[in-house]
Amino acid sequence: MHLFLFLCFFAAFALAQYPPASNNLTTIVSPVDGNITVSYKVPPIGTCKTAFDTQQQYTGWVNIPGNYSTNTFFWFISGRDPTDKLTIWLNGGPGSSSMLGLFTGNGPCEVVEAALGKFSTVARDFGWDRGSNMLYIDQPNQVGFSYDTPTNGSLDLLTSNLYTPPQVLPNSQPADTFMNGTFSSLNTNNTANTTEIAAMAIWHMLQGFLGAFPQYMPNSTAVGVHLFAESYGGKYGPAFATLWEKQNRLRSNGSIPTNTTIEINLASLGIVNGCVDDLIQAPYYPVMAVNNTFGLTAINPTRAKLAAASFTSSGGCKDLITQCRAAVASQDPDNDGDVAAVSAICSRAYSFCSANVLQPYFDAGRSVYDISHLLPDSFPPSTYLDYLNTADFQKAIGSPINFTETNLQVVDAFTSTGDYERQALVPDLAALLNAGIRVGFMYGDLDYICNWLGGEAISLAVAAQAGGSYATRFPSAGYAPIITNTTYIGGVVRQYGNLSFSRVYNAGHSVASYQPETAFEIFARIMTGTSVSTGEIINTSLYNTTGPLNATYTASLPPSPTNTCYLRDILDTCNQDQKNSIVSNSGVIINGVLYSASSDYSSAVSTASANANTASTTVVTSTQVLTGLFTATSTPSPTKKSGGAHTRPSTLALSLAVLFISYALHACI
Ligand SMILES: *[C@@H]1O[C@H](CO)[C@@H](O)[C@H](O)[C@H]1NC(C)=O
Ligand SMILES: *[C@@H]1O[C@H](CO)[C@@H](O)[C@H](O)[C@H]1NC(C)=O
Ligand SMILES: *[C@@H]1O[C@H](CO)[C@@H](O)[C@H](O)[C@H]1NC(C)=O
Ligand SMILES: *[C@@H]1O[C@H](CO)[C@@H](O)[C@H](O)[C@H]1NC(C)=O
Ligand SMILES: *[C@@H]1O[C@H](CO)[C@@H](O)[C@H](O)[C@H]1NC(C)=O
Ligand SMILES: *[C@@H]1O[C@H](CO)[C@@H](O)[C@H](O)[C@H]1NC(C)=O
Ligand SMILES: *[C@@H]1O[C@H](CO)[C@@H](O)[C@H](O)[C@H]1NC(C)=O
Ligand SMILES: *[C@@H]1O[C@H](CO)[C@@H](O)[C@H](O)[C@H]1NC(C)=O
Ligand SMILES: *[C@@H]1O[C@H](CO)[C@@H](O)[C@H](O)[C@H]1NC(C)=O
Ligand SMILES: *[C@@H]1O[C@H](CO)[C@@H](O)[C@H](O)[C@H]1NC(C)=O
Ligand SMILES: *[C@@H]1O[C@H](CO)[C@@H](O)[C@H](O)[C@H]1NC(C)=O
Ligand SMILES: CC(=O)N[C@H]1CO[C@H](CO)[C@@H](O)[C@@H]1O
Repeated sequence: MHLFLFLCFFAAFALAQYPPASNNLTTIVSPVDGNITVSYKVPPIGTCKTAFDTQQQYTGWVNIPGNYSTNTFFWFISGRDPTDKLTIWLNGGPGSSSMLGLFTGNGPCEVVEAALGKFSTVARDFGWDRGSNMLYIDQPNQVGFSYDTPTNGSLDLLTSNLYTPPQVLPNSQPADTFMNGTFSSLNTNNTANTTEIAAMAIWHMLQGFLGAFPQYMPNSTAVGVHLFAESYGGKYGPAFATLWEKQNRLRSNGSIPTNTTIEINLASLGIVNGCVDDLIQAPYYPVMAVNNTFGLTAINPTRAKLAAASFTSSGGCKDLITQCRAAVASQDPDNDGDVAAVSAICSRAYSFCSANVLQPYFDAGRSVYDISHLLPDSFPPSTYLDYLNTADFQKAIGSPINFTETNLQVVDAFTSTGDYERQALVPDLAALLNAGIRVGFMYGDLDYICNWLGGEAISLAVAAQAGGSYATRFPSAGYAPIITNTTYIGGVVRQYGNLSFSRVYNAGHSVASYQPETAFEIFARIMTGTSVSTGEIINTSLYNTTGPLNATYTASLPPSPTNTCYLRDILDTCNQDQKNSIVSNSGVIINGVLYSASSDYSSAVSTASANANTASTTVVTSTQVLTGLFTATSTPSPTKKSGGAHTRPSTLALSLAVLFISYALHACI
């Protein structure tokens, strides 16, 4: 019976290899800029199941002409309660799609297996739509569902390589590991190659989106736009926000017309496990590897000391970054990425720092996104990769292209300019703070790649750079508990004025995937300008947290989950035996997951749902209250630390592959 269904599934699959050509989008010319068009549709209810069916959704593309065509994908989902708040979410990479956050992190829904060969979505209890309208953007061009020119090609799942034009199945390769589809052009020239260029593209994109959907433009500073970004978003966030502020200034002094542009009024900037500046954060890689709060000595301490020395040694990481920034300042101050000598110096700094300071940790055989997870790490689950590549889903959102989580052309483009090391973004963050914008940092304490020790150092550097009362009152504000709910303390926070730094307990890189409730409350409190510790209304010019000056809480290392091997993410999620099994066709693949026998499938599904009911599941149950923010009136007893589990069989769809493919780049998603 199973086998029969299985064959039917594959027969249908072989016929329709490419997304539908006609996609029923409505196209309008932007009311503010006649050169921009917006093509969109309302996806059918359930495409991304929300807590309430009344929540408005739009999927679409903002199309901008230029040397190459830019079609930036967005997914808008309105809040559960009517609200003026608009939050933009960006995943990192560079080259990673924000569908990762939407479907496996803070988004309104997650993907589940519905039946053999069938996926569906369920609403997530602590999706950030609980507190805000949400706008997920795939950027820069060619990432995720964003594209330049739809181009047919083939994807080799054993290597993650894409080929255009489509290829015949290579000899001896199993048919289910090599499939045709439609992608972007894969031309590295047709995308941004620096954060600065990406920032301008997204400013234009938002002009298009907000022009087309003025009802979602918050129109008072008190409400405003909120930008939250993860990982490489530690660069995107500050740079994008700074550019938006600059465009506002140019509008008000008459340098750019006000009748053909829209002011983007940023109220808060949130950075989730962000890599902001290696000059400040890189020294914490060796520290995190051996002196973390989980008592884990991940690598030989002598090796860690050498890694630390390669940061400070003459001609080492620090010197190379400093040279890169001097070259940028004198020869490519706008970060156009077009001065070859500057790009060469910055690329060199990046590859040196990565190889000598970051990568010694690779010896540990542990995930860079969670020091407690042994490799291969398959958390969060990759199930969404299958769902997003079904013809029904493509039709539902109107996509002319297939989905890929990581775009390697963008990785190459950013690597070629050394974008990673180019900018000291702390001054930008300090300027945003001094302009009255809230800046909130949220770091899971199990992450290695943009770890909380480095994040804390960034927060202190921002306060020092901002000067005034920030320079003295932020560092002297003590760490207060983050009261997630009546029974759980989710971490600790230092907060003064509009600046906060939160350490989230027992969370890896994608904080919301691990600790959805705590991540949501921190997000909501940053966004609304309340106490991150309690959710209470505060006078930000007077308020500071009180408590110990150091976030010293220690815990034992959580056990590593066993991996799930996903066909669509072999490089990240499968061990060697599993890879061999796929190559030799000796296992069975069901709903994109490798099993040794088809009889393992139903038991795997029932185990997963049993776990989902006991662990920190994110799926809405009928008894949950689906709206509202929590405000603490007392502090739960610290012994009741219950919310730590993330025991679902697990997975990570992230761009670890990227780490090995491109000059051992330290990719952050
Ligand atoms: C692309 O999408 C089609 C459905 O329209 C699917 O059949 C095909 O397998 C997908 N290709 C890839 C490479 O994901
Ligand atoms: C477009 O809309 C028509 C009419 O509603 C429908 O029959 C068709 O299936 C749609 N096509 C796609 C690709 O969504
Ligand atoms: C469209 O772009 C062209 C060329 O860049 C420019 O001359 C023209 O003013 C633009 N039109 C509008 C309506 O912005
Ligand atoms: C992919 O397309 C190529 C070229 O059209 C074709 O030869 C090949 O059979 C297709 N592969 C699959 C799996 O359909
Ligand atoms: C990208 O641009 C460079 C410089 O203009 C050019 O040499 C190269 O051929 C272009 N690459 C592609 C794939 O078009
Ligand atoms: C601006 O805010 C006012 C008062 O909150 C509201 O009535 C109006 O609809 C808003 N306008 C837009 C364009 O959002
Ligand atoms: C914008 O304002 C300028 C100067 O006031 C005027 O010349 C132009 O026609 C206006 N454009 C639009 C689209 O209203
Ligand atoms: C770890 O801590 C020990 C003891 O304080 C110290 O000697 C060592 O240098 C630290 N290692 C790193 C890499 O920071
Ligand atoms: C980056 O892109 C610019 C065009 O925006 C191009 O001139 C430059 O050559 C690119 N840099 C590299 C290193 O490829
Ligand atoms: C404790 O915090 C202070 C001030 O924030 C900092 O200077 C010091 O290095 C921290 N100590 C440790 C052991 O982390
Ligand atoms: C409090 O939060 C934790 C962690 O999210 C969760 O496990 C627990 O069920 C919550 N308790 C209540 C009473 O909501
Ligand atoms: C450094 C600083 O300003 N600390 C203040 C924080 O807030 C408490 C009141 O909650 C004051 O007593 C501290 O002086």
